[in-house]
Amino acid sequence: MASATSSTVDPRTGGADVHLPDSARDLVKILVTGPFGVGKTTLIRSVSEIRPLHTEEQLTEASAQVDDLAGVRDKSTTTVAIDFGRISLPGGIVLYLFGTPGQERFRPLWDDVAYGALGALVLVDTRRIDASFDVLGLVEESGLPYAVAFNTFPDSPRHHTAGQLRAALDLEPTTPMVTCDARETDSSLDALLALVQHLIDHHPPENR
Ligand SMILES: Nc1nc2c(ncn2[C@@H]2O[C@H](COP(=O)(O)OP(=O)(O)OP(=O)(O)O)[C@@H](O)[C@H]2O)c(=O)[nH]1
Ligand SMILES: [Mg+2]
Repeated sequence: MASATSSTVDPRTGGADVHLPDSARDLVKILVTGPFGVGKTTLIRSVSEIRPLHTEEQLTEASAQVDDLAGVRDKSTTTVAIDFGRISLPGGIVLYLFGTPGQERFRPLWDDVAYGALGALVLVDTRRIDASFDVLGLVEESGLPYAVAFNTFPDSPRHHTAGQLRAALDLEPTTPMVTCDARETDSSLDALLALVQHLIDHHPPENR
């Protein structure tokens, strides 16, 4: 992990102060990934202490030919490059959050966005479990440690047990699974903390 530069910060000022807190010690790049429309941009927006960078563009008639809108018909914009945000955690850990685009057509960007990340938070929509398989495959292939956050939508099925979800996604027993609402700061933060705890417990820096 890189060492931090020192300055003052007023957390959650929405970008008024982009400096790192004096307590910043470990700067960590985290990937926020998942299929189209699962809530990646929303999660980064809800936790970032600086004004997040988004690259949202309107979904148009033209993209309907190539983008899979199944399950996310209401969506009007999509990420076309990256999302970026930052959150300082207690203990001097600062997470730099890089969100991937969800559309299949932006897959060539994936390796570049993921480069240098220490871990990934994979968002999963239980209404469209199958849509997560490709991204989970990419994360597995890259060797990145990860945690899975199930985003809850009003019509998400409630009957799945944790065991069923773990089996459906073929997750290791140690892979953390949390439920979250990406629109809620505390909930999104809890999902990130689950990933960080996993990195500390199972993938300490000396093993990387
Ligand atoms: N109910 C509910 N809605 C959510 C949640 N997360 C995101 N949404 C909504 O889902 C829609 C899509 O969210 P985005 O954050 O744009 O999804 P994304 O994964 O960044 O989408 P792409 O970049 O296009 O792949 C938005 O209308 C959000 O308000 C959640 O946890 N719960
Ligand atoms: Mg997005």
